[in-house]
Amino acid sequence: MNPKHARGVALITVLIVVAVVAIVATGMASAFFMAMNRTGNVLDADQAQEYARGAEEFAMQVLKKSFENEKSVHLRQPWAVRGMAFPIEGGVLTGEIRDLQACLNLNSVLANSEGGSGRSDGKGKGGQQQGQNLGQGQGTVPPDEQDAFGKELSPGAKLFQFLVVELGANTEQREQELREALVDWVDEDQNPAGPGGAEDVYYTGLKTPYRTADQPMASVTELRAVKGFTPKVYDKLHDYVCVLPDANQYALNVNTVAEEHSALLTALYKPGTLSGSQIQNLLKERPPKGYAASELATKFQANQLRVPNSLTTESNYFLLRARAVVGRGEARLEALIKREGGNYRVLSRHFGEENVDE
Ligand SMILES: [Ca+2]
Repeated sequence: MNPKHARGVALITVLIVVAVVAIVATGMASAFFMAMNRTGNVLDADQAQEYARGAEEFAMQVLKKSFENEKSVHLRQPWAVRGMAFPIEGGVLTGEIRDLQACLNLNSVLANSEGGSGRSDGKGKGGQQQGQNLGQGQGTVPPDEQDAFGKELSPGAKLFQFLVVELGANTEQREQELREALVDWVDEDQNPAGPGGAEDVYYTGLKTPYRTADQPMASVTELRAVKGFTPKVYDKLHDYVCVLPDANQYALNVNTVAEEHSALLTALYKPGTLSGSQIQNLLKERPPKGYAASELATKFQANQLRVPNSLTTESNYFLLRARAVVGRGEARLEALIKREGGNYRVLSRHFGEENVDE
């Protein structure tokens, strides 16, 4: 090999070595930066999650403060402020609290008829029996208030069935069928609640088979799996319903039900017995600090209404929705908070968002 060729080979060798080193170095740098980014993202996400958890404590303090000097729970109290946002290091924490007694507890279709009034203030029995909507005659239960075995529906089941009618969600399935299917989904037995009911025998025969929960619902979205609750029916009910672990909690707070959800209160009466404006008036006339329990009778009488037993001016269940953003990390949290006198505790929490369309 002449010297000229030797120099050429050496040069090519050097170039190859340089190229290989460059490739390796680039690969190492890229892996390093990726690892750094990943660690950064994980740290951001962890921090966001911690901030979201912190929102629980904050929410409980806000609730406590809100009810310090007031017995009624209403929408002018600090807890009800919408769109709260707080700057945090590297991001922002937002959140809101909702009253879960301003919606129908789906699990209350299992409420025990004799198990109290459902009122959180313990004053449920003996509603005023004046006005034009006095309910039915003593001793006879109308067919639309009976289950398939002739037993009077529990207050929660009645409210559900009347709400379905009130919202016009009974065009595809009859209201009784929806109620029976829902009861079967949450009750622990495998005996259909009626002709519309459905237990494992029905669900395991579907193209994609599954079983009934046979326990109280943990999420409103479970309704999508229940027989008869088509997307149309689900959409109609969705904004009016929620789930609480206590089946006997069906009392609605007249002070926190949104005016656009007045159907919830109308459903406390037999369908078709109220004039359109009676409940609307009651909601519109709400004083800034809500109705006091002692003035309900007078106010309802003024609108020719009896006070339903399952109506209250207080609330004990709240839902916190919090979102924390830190750098590239984000955490969404939903926590169910129970008020017990002056104490508050988190009954359940989950990360992620249950109803992103809300
Ligand atoms: Ca069942």
